[in-house]
Amino acid sequence: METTTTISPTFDVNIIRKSFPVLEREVNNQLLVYLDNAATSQKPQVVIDALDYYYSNYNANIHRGIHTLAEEATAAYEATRNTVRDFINATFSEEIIFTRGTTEGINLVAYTWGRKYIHSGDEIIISTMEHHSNIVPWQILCEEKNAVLKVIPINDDGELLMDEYKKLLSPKTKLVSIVHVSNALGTINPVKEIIDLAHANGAHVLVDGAQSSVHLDIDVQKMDCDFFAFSGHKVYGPTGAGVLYGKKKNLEEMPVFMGGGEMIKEVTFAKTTYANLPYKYEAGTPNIADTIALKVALDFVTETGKQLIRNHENNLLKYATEQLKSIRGLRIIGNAKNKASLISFVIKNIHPQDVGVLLDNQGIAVRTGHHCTQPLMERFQIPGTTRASFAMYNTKEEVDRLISGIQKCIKMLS
Ligand code: 7TS
Repeated sequence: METTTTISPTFDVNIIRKSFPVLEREVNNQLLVYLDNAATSQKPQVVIDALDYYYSNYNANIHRGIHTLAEEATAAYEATRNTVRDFINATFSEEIIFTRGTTEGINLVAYTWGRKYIHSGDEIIISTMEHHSNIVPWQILCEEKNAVLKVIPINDDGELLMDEYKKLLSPKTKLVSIVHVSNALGTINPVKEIIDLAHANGAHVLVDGAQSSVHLDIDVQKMDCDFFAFSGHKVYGPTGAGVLYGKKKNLEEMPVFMGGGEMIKEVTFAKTTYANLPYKYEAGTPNIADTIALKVALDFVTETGKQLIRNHENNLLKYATEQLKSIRGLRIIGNAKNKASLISFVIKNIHPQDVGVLLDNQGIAVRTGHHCTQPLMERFQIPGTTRASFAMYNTKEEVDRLISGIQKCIKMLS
């Protein structure tokens, strides 16, 4: 397949930007400044081309047809599985289950592993900074099983209180489900330490990698997590194509999730036997096109260089943090020592919603609100924040536009 992008051997943000067509867009008569990457990242031309190429050349249902198109589509779909395996350093391709995204991955574990292994009186530990998608599935499970949800508290900088976590662990703890990088604070949690402590206590661990998979090197073997969920659309891939990693042993022992075509070995009215991994968890026609394009997105990130991207994003984070701190009345929410490239902030006497609207008027896209972390907002006693989140294609000049945009908001609103 032809590709149209140039990938720089060293990091040149201007070359990178040329790969993302949407960045040429104007919003409200100004060049778009896209700083809502934690919600979803923009897509490089190669990803858009992969979708177009699939539908134009080899659209077919997979795993069933023996005709050429079906074989090509199946090969491309399975190639993504191998790329994901390498991207997160899983041991086996069968440990990679395709989902719609992080939310579906977490729910899959709650509805299968959770239903089998969580019993009355058992405890599940999460943290104060979880996204709703790593809270609600466990609440549903706890209600059904009469189990108990425990929450690790945080300090004012937005860091987990590890001593409190240690105190929460007990023989009753069956699962720890923890966010790797907070979408509202940017905090990078010490997942390895969390996992080792949980394992020493006999508990399983799920890591919510929705925000970490794009910024950090992911090595599920080193981490030793039992499950890791992420969304392709936050790693420059299409929406609706996500991943659940599970250790083979766990996935083999878990009951099935959805029933239907593809996930069976044999069906009779008396009894059905189920397919081997990973198909056991992939009922029905999957999201073929987007999953195929996810490989292109992950290759794009790997070829650009995760370390180079991270250096660039860290420079932006440092620069933006310094600039924002110099604005009077602005308070950054989330000052962890170990942070990924996103900044949440509040401005005295100004509602985040108003900041968002006024920035949009200037062509600057940020996220405002509770970021699906309402309990975290309650912890800080704020209704929400304004959040700027950076990707590989953002620039220092864009940070400057954000800063002057905020200054304009303050002038207009106070
Ligand atoms: N977990 C975290 C930490 C997230 O940031 C998100 C999405 C999810 C789970 C759910 O991912 P999904 O792809 O299944 O929806 N976070 C955001 C956000 O910060 N703004 O919009 C979506």
